[in-house]
Amino acid sequence: MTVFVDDAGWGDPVGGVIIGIYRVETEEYLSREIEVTHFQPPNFTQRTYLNRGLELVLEGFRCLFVQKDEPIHVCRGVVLDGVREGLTHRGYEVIPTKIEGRLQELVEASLVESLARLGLPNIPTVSGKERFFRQLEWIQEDLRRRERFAKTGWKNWPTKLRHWKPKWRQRNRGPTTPPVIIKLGGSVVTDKTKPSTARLDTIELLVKEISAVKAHPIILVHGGGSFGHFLAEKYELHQGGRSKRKKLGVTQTIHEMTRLGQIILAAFQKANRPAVSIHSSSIIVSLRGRIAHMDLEALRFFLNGNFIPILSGDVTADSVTGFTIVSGDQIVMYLARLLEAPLVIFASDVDGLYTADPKLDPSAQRIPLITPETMEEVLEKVAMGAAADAADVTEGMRGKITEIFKGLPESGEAIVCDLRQPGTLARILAGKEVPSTRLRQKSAR
Ligand code: IP8
Repeated sequence: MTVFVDDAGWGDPVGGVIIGIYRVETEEYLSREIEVTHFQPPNFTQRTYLNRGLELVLEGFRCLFVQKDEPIHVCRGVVLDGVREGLTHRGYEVIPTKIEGRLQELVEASLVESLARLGLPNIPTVSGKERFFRQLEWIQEDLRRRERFAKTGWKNWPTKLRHWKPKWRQRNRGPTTPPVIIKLGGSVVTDKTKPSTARLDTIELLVKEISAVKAHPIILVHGGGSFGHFLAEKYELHQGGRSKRKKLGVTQTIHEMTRLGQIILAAFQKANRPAVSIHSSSIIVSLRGRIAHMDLEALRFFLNGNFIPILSGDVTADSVTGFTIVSGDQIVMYLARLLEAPLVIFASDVDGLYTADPKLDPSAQRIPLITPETMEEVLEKVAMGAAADAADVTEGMRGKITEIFKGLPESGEAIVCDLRQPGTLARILAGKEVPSTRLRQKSAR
């Protein structure tokens, strides 16, 4: 029988190189990946991928029981130099070939799958310019965390590719003033005790306050409240799933979240302030519940055009679990990091974070400032102030604070406050003090 060996990914800036092995007569196929570390310093200049490729092919041959009398057609690519040489040396009949057709399709598909597992969705199966630049764009979205997935051993990585800017950034530079991001908590805009019940008066009041802001571009993100959380819990959407029941739960949740979004949008229309809804479920792909990709192109254009983009916590496609829930907090902080927002405001139904529930306990104290250094101390106080459900309360708070610190730019600030008090937003934007909890990466500025 005849065996073909091909590779994919050598020219792709992200991920390792896939090697596919295919037996023509039986259509058996398997693929292995030369890990990306072989294309990073110092390995890349030492060409460690040559040996690693041979190791993987020999292992693949054992799985497929490839015999020495089977001719092996190996692609001529440089990455397979070690494979051709090593197989010849071991007594296989190696025929250098240009691979086309079925194996090429299979190996490109394996590469696309492997990139999707890293969190890079919708990569074209045909290699070329579009695929190349989609990958660079993905790295640029979060260079700090994603560079480790890149072929940084390439000569032009440090000098050129690392600094590449996506076209939309050159074309559409973004507002000259960085945006302020406001999160409307679910318990402010909805009545959490009754399914799908919006607090219309509060929404109108908040929208009026926000619409009055002229000096800053604003992005609004709202929580799920009683429109999202009942359903997300009922169908356990955090965990993803495959059943039709769950999928219909996704449909229902997105429908309800869209309804809440429309109520908020209508309030902007009434306030005569241009705003647009951007559905998080249409622009985000997550990886085990964490945002892996967010398509911000439309958002940037609208923001530049002086619209207020409105997003929300939502169901998102998830490359591992099928779908999941991504909270509004995560979206807010992802945007804050990406757009280098100097200020993130969490509009809550209380004017900050407290050592106990201020609605139940009059001795509860507001925490004026939290930094990563003081976080544990604060959580201890909260645990002491909390009643029977201490673990839940502190863990909930820990989650929120950690999420904020993950995305907060070094010089940025997050404020938890009650924006329902008229003038509070204007005071914050004017740099004045308001009753609140402020979160900063460092206590001193
Ligand atoms: O209220 C959750 O967003 P959050 C959204 O910001 C859904 O946590 C659909 C439950």
